[in-house]
Amino acid sequence: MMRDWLKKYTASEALQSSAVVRVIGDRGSGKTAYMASLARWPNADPKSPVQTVTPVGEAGEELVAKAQNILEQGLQLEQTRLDPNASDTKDYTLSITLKGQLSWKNPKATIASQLVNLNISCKDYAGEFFTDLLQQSGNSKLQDYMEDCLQATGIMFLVDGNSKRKDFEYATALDKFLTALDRTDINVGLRKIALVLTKCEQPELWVNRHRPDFLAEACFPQVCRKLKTWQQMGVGRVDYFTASAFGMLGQNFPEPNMNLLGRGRDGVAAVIKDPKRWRPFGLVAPIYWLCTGDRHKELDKG
Ligand SMILES: Nc1nc2c(ncn2[C@@H]2O[C@H](COP(=O)(O)OP(=O)(O)OP(=O)(O)O)[C@@H](O)[C@H]2O)c(=O)[nH]1
Ligand SMILES: [Mg+2]
Repeated sequence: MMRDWLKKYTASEALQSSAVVRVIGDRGSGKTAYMASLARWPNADPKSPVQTVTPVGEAGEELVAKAQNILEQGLQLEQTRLDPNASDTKDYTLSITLKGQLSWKNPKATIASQLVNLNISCKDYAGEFFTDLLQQSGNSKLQDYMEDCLQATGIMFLVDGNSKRKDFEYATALDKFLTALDRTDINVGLRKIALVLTKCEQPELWVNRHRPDFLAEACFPQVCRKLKTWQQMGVGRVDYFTASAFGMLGQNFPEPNMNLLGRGRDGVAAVIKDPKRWRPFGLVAPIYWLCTGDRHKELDKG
């Protein structure tokens, strides 16, 4: 089965699954915040299936520093610059270890605490890449980025859940992206696209966070149609996720852990309100799926 294609099993060690990922999406959709929050993994919930998130190498450390020096200080990240060459764009490596779980379907896995390691190398593209897709095809920088994207087995397409008025624009850019992607045979059939709705601590999204398909379809019907058509062509698979890099505050009457800076057609701009209680949700679920091809029930619970 396809989900086994990257999975290596070594006796008495953790199951290793890996993916080469590119994060795409509009300016301000929350790509850098997503990656930095994931690398930082603040206030881990003891009940979470995630044991550790370990940044590997200098680039990974840089992400953690961004989380600590910017997000955790209640500040906004800078816009990511579009490098002249896609190959110069930082490749972040993260290793995520999940606690042993009983539901793991590999028959070789012994029940006793079989750890799962998810290893990703991931490039966080500037949103400019995405807006360029909309405006100008033929551009050489764009082509260079598309070539770079072809190396990926997993694409995370991040969309601010509060920007539904841009559904048509996103669908148009996505269409160009998919057309360019399908022009080659590398990774065809194996490629996965995770559509991740970000900033889902916003109340109208949060109430439906456990129904990512429903939410995606309700907010971005045209994007979903494009993705479905692509999947039906048999070139790859699509799945839907909800996440928030900021998370909620409080248990009984949770409220978004954010101070709103602005809200518009593009979505929401905000900073973290209480960094001491900062706990993102939904960040690992798409990565698990990109690495293994399966959904993880506990991770999906957020
Ligand atoms: N409410 C809320 N705001 C968020 C979240 N993640 C990011 N933001 C805010 O959204 C804005 C953009 O976040 P970035 O992570 O810089 O967005 P980006 O996709 O990297 O943008 P570019 O680098 O310009 O392409 C900032 O105001 C962030 O603080 C989130 O989970 N919830
Ligand atoms: Mg960015």
